[in-house]
Amino acid sequence: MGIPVDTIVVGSHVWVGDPELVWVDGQVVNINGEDAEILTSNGNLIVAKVSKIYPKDAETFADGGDDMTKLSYLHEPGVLHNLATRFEMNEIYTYTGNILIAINPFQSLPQLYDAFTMELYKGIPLGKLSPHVFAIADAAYREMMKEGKSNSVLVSGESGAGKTETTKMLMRYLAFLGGHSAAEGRTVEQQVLESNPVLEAFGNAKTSRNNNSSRFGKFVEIQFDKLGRISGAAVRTYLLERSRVCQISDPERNYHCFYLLCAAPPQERERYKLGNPRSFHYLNQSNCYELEGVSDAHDYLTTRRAMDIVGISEKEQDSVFRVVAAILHLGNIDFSKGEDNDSAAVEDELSLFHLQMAAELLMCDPHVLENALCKRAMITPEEIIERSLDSHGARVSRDGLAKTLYSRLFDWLVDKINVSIGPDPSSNCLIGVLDIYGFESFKNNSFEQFCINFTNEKLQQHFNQHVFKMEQEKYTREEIDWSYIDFIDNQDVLDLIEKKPGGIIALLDEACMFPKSTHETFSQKLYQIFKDHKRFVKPKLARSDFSILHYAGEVQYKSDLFLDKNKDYVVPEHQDLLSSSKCSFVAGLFPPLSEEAGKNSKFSSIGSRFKLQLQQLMEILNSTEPHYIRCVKPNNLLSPGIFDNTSVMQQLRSGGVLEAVRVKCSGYPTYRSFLQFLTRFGILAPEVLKGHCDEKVACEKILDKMGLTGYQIGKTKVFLRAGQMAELDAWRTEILGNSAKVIQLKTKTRI
Ligand code: AOV
Ligand code: MG
Repeated sequence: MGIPVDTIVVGSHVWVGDPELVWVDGQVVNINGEDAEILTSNGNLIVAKVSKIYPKDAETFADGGDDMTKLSYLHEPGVLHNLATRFEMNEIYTYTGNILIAINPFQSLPQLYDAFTMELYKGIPLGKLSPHVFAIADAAYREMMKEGKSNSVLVSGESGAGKTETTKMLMRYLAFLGGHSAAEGRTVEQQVLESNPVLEAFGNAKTSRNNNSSRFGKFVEIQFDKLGRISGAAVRTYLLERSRVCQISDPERNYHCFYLLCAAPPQERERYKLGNPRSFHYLNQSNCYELEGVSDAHDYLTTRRAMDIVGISEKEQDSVFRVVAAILHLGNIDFSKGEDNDSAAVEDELSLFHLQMAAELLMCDPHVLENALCKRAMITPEEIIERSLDSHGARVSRDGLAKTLYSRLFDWLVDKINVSIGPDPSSNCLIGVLDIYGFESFKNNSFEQFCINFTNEKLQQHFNQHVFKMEQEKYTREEIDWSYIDFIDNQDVLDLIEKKPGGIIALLDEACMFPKSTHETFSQKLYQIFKDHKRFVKPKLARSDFSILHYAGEVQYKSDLFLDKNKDYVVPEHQDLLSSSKCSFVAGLFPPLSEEAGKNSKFSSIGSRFKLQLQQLMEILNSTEPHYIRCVKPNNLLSPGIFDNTSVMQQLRSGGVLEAVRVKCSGYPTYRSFLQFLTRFGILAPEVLKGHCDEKVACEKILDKMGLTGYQIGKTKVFLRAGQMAELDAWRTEILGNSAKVIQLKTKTRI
């Protein structure tokens, strides 16, 4: 295998690094040893190392290409420039092979998704029309019908990049392909589509990154019968963020449903004793109440209607909203010091009113509720002692109850949707659509971010393996040798997190089971065990924080709440209170614990359960033919028309788009059919064209004449190593008389 070289000559159009624009284009005006002088398109003369500049693709100057792999030069600036050019023309979709890149337009583009467009894409092979999310859905559907195999569409990207919106478009298109006639009444596909607004009302919230951020992961399996019609569905959800229910900070909001209910018609608000959202502690920790362009009153009615369609009865809906209202009232119960110093008492009349309201809505006894919030039973071998909590302990107890109630309510909704839509046992084909929470790195990162980023690592591995496999298949088809393509793997990060025994999750479980552990002892153990791990860092000065070098960048985690958040534990007093509610709905959320579970005081680990869920998800995904959509957020202002190079570049680097490019670069990133190759490079060896040999031999002769090695000749195409296309182009430029001086330099074949 030869060393790939790029060739830059005076007169070459190139990309050069720029602190603001990331990359700027220009023309080489002089070369002096290893330095090149470049006149940039914005009028600056800069000097840069030749090894740090990239050739610019002359073929796609004007309009960009709708498939990145057709660019002559597959490198960072080329990819970025192509996306920017297309975005300017409102072309938000671009392929990289069969991976779809979708840039969030932050404006409604109705004609892009109308009925006419859906009809247009029906049955048309990928790549024949402009890139589109419908084309991906259509490909998945056709593949399923043809091969009789399940398919999946995996949507990824950072928070606010457009995953959820893209997923909804996908589902809408699948419903269009596999739909029933309107005469058939309430249809499965209608129910599947209407499950989205229901889950969003209860599982989405405004965050600093996205006004409608999903705070749970979701995998929807849409099942089809032999005729290709939708026959059933199942929704799986992953780890809802619980802390949001009782803790938010400016400019975020709590889950949408709280605000919707506060904006319900007056008689309903009256029934739940609700009023201004500003009067509730769980909402007024932040100053944000309204969302631009959203009417909570309108969305309340839409959510109710969606609940009707999904099959949630009027009575059940009333119970659901009763629990939502009860949580708001619970949050307004405050405590002060009781008669003796160590005990808590309900603070004042107002708190007492909210306590009574919460009890009434939950249909349980207010005194029992008060005790469940303020008292704990201590079981000793001899007796049961009742202990009072102090006011801080009582507030923690109250928040714990609110979080448990809310997460049980969310799980109930998911179960209900599943029962109501119903799986089709006779179906053997499905299309799964995955919409998870994107990679997160905030100032403060806790257990939630740890789990979210772990999910993203898992998906990234799946993506790498898939892209790698696709490359292999292409080479196998052309019968060429692919044995030296490197494979980029993040198995080491996954081992660090999930290996059993000895991974972070296992060590966390161990710490949770050992009564004397604290987050400090847990962190010390991590420092000690992973001191030489390449992906683990103990930040300087940190006493208990730790960092993981994720594929998408380093994230520093605060370990102080890890132990608490990993314990899936319902306080027995809370369990008893709610399982004895007179409301069968509420009692149903807290089924009595089995004898076995009651006795078995071993804790149940959220981290381990989550790991198992992800493992099962991966098993399902591995049994399907995957399709990938990578969503990109063009700017952090959430505004249309702005393409922020730095932010997009960061996402392409971390989101795996460049990983895909890299996998391709480690193989044969550029290829041309024999004819295309001869048309472009025949000029390098006119004598070959004059002789009468076949196309394949002619290509080989040209490549040999130019002294290239390591390339491959397939059955119909020439496959070049990274940089070889550039080299050939440079020779061509020279022959065309542009320049005399050719400089060959060892360069990066990798980005
Ligand atoms: P996310 O799912 O990727 O974030 P969303 O799908 O919620 O992001 O998109 C955020 C917002 O961008 C939406 O509410 C729309 O306003 C806008 N948007 C996204 N895609 C489109 C589109 N194709 N056309 C028009 N507007 C769009 V998170 O759930 O936070 O990771 O956890
Ligand atoms: Mg989302």
